[in-house]
Amino acid sequence: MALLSFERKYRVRGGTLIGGDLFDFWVGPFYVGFFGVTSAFFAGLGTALIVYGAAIGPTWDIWRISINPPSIANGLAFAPLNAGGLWQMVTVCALGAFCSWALREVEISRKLGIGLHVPAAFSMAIFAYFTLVVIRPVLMGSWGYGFPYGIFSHLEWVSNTGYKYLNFHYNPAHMVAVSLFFTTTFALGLHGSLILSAANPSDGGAVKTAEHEDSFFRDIMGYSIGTLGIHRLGVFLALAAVFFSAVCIVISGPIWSQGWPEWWNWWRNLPIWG
Ligand code: 07D
Ligand code: 07D
Ligand code: U10
Repeated sequence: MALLSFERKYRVRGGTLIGGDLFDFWVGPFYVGFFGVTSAFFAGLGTALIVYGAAIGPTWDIWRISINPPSIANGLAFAPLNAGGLWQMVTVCALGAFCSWALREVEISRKLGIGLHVPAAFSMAIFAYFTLVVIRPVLMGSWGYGFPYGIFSHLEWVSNTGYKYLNFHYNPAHMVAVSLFFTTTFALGLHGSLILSAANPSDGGAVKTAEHEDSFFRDIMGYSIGTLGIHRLGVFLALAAVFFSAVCIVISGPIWSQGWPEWWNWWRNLPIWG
């Protein structure tokens, strides 16, 4: 069925979580829904606050605009608008927009009668962000540990936070996360190329079947995970990468406050070395 006639068929009422029929309509290609309105509200307000923050200075240079969190000394209190309060409001808007977006995905999935895998996956990204700007700052006792909202400034934060622990590469959860990210791109490279090799033949060639795809991997390495399996693996790898990222940052400070290389002393201190 062509996509446009399919859209006519599935664009029916129902599946909403809240608000009944009230916002159950489309604007152009976009489904609106209650959470479309809250997404637009939080994203609009958050963006406006960032523009306001840029307007009160000191720069309009897109790379250097930065909405900074309050000072560490401010603790977990509300901060004055121009001393971190703006960052606190933007954080609330960001979380409001991300959660609204996830719930809008849930409503669309329910309308279509498909699983909730997409919103579940996006929730892992939201969880990583929540860990960076809420869980870790709360555990460390100050909003000042959150990262600033700016293109270069957030890179400074990553670098500074990394060096605070001497060499962040020695963080074992960071190692696991990095390896999982590498594995994710490796898996997508394998999958994308395998599908194209079978399903997109040169002019006049016949489209090959899933058996061809399975056989390729059985021939080359003795085992094929299967056509559904590779997608399960993909989701698992990607979500695990982000989960271990959240772990690697939440243990930096709240659980381990020395340099990460020192953490490895447990290995050197094993009694087996004599
Ligand atoms: C391709 C989907 C499209 C999304 C895009 C991002 C904005 C920000 C806002 C000026 C893959 C849209 C960007 C809305 C504009 C203002 C105030 C997704 C795709 C195109 N980072 N990060 C980037 C964010 C963190 C790090 C780029 C967001 C952590 C490093 C972009 C968040 C840490 C590098 C960006 C976030 C960290 C980047 C490209 C939130 C650890 C780079 C992103 C909400 C995770 C790269 C100049 C991309 C770069 C980069 C956005 C968080 C590290 C500006 C929205 C604190 C080391 N980050 N980031 O393609 O070039 O994502 O930076 O958590 O090298 Mg970052
Ligand atoms: C947080 C993004 C959430 C996004 C959301 C959506 C919009 C809408 C709209 C486009 C988690 C936002 C959407 C705004 C846009 C439109 C229309 C994703 C998030 C909700 N590191 N490191 C990581 C590597 C070093 C350090 C993670 C590699 C150095 C610190 C990942 C290297 C030092 C932190 C990773 C490397 C250091 C990290 C990031 C190599 C610096 C973190 C991925 C090869 C000197 C961060 C939870 C991630 C983390 C993190 C990879 C090097 C420090 C595993 C490959 C040694 C302080 N690093 N790193 O988390 O774990 O995505 O965050 O050298 O905080 Mg690292
Ligand atoms: C995959 C796949 C697969 C496919 C696929 C894909 C994965 C096998 C079959 C998909 C993959 C691709 C297409 C590849 C490319 C994708 C990427 C590289 C990922 C990154 C994507 C991007 C960078 C694009 C991002 C773009 C986005 C998110 C669109 C931006 C949208 C908007 C700005 C509008 C959002 C809509 C909302 C919020 C809801 C509806 C709202 C409106 C229409 C606006 C009007 C608002 C209202 C009516 C409400 C009123 C609002 C109020 C009252 C509040 C206002 C408040 C204020 C303060 C202003 O596996 O199969 O193929 O294709």
